[in-house]
This record gives sequence, C-alpha cells and structure tokens, in this order.
Amino acid sequence: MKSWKIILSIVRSVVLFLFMFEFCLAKLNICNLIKTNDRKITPSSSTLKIETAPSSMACSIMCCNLESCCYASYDNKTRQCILDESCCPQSELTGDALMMKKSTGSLQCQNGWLKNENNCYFFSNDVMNWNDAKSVCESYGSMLVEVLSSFELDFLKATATVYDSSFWLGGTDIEKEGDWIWSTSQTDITFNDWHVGQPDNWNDQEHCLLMTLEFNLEWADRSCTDINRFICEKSVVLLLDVLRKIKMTGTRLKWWLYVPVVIRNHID
Ligand SMILES: [Ca+2]
Ligand SMILES: [Ca+2]
Repeated sequence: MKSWKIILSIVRSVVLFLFMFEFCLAKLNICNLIKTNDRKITPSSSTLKIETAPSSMACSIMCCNLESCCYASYDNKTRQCILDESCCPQSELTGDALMMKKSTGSLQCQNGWLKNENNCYFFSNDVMNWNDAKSVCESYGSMLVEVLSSFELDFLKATATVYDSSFWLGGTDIEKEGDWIWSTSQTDITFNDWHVGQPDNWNDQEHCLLMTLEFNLEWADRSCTDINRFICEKSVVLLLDVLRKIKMTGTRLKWWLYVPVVIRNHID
C-alpha cells in the first residue's frame, strides 16, 4: 500500500511540474525581445523600475511580466536591470550592457516563408489547381491563405506584385453557389477585394478565388481546375510548438535542456 502512495505522489508531482512548465512557457511565449548591444537606458521620468537581476534573461522576464514595460536594459557588470515604459527611451553607450525591446510580434518564420504581423506566408513557385494547392498548404502544416484585413491584403498584393503572378487564395463557393467562404476556417468571406463584376460564376463553373494579374491583383472567381501559383499561411512558430516537436521527435530526456537555449536564442 505504501509503495502505491509513493508512486501516486510521484505521478502527481510530475503532472504538476509539466503543467507549471507549460504554463510558464505560455507566459513567456507572448513576449519576444529584440536586443540592441552596447547601450543602456538612461533613467528618466518614463523609467518604471531599477532593480538588480542575476542575468539579462531575468531582466527580460521582468519586462515581459510588466505590462507597461516596453524596453529593458541590463548591465552585465553592475547587474542593474532598468525597465522603461517608453518604446524609445533615452539611452547611453556602454560596452557592458544590452537593451531589449518588447515586441508583440513573435518568433521568426522558417526559411522560404515571409512574415507579416504574427503570420508566415509561403508564395509558391509551382503552379497547380486549387484543390492540389490546398493539399500542399496542409502538408506544410498551413492553410491556403485567408484574407481578413486590408493590412493583410496590402501585404499580399505588394508581394504578389513583386512576383508578377496571379495566386490562388483560400476562398470557394463550391459547397453552395454564391456562398463564398474561407475553406479551412469555414467562415464567410466578409472582407473582400472583388473586381467590379466579379464573382460572375462564368459558364456556371467558377468556384475558386484567384487574386489575378488580369484585374491588377483584385479578386475574381475562376474554375478550380485552372493552374495557378498559390499562397499558404500559418501562425509563427511559438516556443510551445518547438517544445512539442522536440517531444514528438523522441528526445524526451533532453527536451527540458533545450528550453533555456530556445528562449536564450531569442532574448539573450
Ligand atoms: Ca461559383
Ligand atoms: Ca469570374
């Protein structure tokens, strides 16, 4: 009986540890800090706190945990951590310090993907029909792009202009004629950039959404079997995703060792 109790208490501790661990990481996830070497904040009226911290990482975390903090600086010699609410604080040159700006933007996109806000976008070189394009995006752990704002649209158009190509987007009315939805999220297309006179369901056979060069990159409905380039979209990789990947690839014994490295890569 006693050994059962011991096992139960060990299991409980492990579960609690894992829960706390993920919770703490989730908190860190939302705070990415961009560093500037050889400078420190000059204390001023916008300074929130001046504290002693054991490391620049600890100083970064203090800034992450303080909502009004925009910039932190850490002096390796004096161990002084200065938190400032200004996103453009007064600063001075000093060889032993570094400054860290809090960014709501998160980590980076993988090679070949472009970052805009908190999403990564892949503009294909290959051409294929709409269904194949959707499958390829899914095989990348992403979706055929869904355009939700003018900010996102401007980014997509600007990039498509550089590539000088038409691109499939993730919209379709294949399920019900005239009911345009984003195929992955199954949500109605409310924000749109249809060219005048589109969608026209020409020949009763146009059910897929193309950002087309023909209309200066405005939208048109086209036959889903047409062959075009396409754009995939996914959220930036967050630390938890990295963690899950490490766990899944079976390096279980070492994954907790990776964590400080992953965090350090981004803030130290
Ligand atoms: Ca249609
Ligand atoms: Ca059309």
